[in-house]
Amino acid sequence: MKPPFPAVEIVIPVHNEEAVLADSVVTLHSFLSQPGSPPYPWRIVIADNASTDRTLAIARQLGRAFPHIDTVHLSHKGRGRALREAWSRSRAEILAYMDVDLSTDLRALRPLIDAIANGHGELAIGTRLAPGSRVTRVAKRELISRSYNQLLKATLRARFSDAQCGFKAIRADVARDLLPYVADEAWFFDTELLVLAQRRGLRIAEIPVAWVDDRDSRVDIVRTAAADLRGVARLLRAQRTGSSPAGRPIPAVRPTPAAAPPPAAAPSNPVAPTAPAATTRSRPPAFASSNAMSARR
Ligand SMILES: Nc1nc2c(ncn2[C@@H]2O[C@H](COP(=O)(O)OP(=O)(O)O)[C@@H](O)[C@H]2O)c(=O)[nH]1
Ligand SMILES: [Mg+2]
Repeated sequence: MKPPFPAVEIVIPVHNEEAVLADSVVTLHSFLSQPGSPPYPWRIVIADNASTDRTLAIARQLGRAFPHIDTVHLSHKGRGRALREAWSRSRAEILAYMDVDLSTDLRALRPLIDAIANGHGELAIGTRLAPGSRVTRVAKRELISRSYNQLLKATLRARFSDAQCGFKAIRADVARDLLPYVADEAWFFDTELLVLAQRRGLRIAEIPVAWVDDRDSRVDIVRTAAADLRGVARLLRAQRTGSSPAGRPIPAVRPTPAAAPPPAAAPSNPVAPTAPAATTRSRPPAFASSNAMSARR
């Protein structure tokens, strides 16, 4: 039987990933099951769309084999679409996602979740572009990543360092507020979500990660870069007209309650979490404390 309502749901978006899906999900499952892993009830959700290989069948097999694993399936492609759907269905309090290739060292997961559970940010992102990050990737991808994030800073005044790292978490109530205003369904989804969060005065905690690039990629670099540029232009237009990126008026930011204590650093993490970018807070966490969550495991 599936356990009800986890505190943390980790979505793994997948498209044609039959080669690595089982190994990666079992690795993540073992990591979360071991003593000293994040002390929250958790669930893994494999979000497949439009795979034409055995990805969906493998995902369903994993779901039958492990009570903490579920599958979401959509017929249309798009990583943003998969995240939107999985997050919208979820009843967890914290929603996270990570790429199936496990490029990010899993030891950053605890600080990522803690940042939100301890009220240090409404969103938390893994970053490969901050002091303390350790990154192994080819020069071309490093250059594209740095240039793109510089562009976001110069044009949209982004204050976050890495829009595209496939390792993020968000408070579920905040996700419910923001998702209707995010238009993109593919790779620009992350950037749009972060820009919108920043415009709403929400805080984005940055967690430096150890990242080892996986050369097997679903990204068509030229096409994705062009879509990203169109996305940036769309957000700039929206800023000028004062509407949300998706063209709707943005509701006012809620008042700032008292600050919560900083998150405890996970001792086993090779890269310590940075102090998150201090902006304004929208509203208090939906849950009382991480202990309350751990008691439900
Ligand atoms: N659900 C879903 N996931 C996708 C889609 N496209 C890519 N992904 C997943 O997004 C994650 C990152 O993709 P990847 O190819 O590793 O990107 P890269 O690391 O930037 O080269 C992987 O888990 C992919 O399977 C899609 O259309 N739908
Ligand atoms: Mg990858």
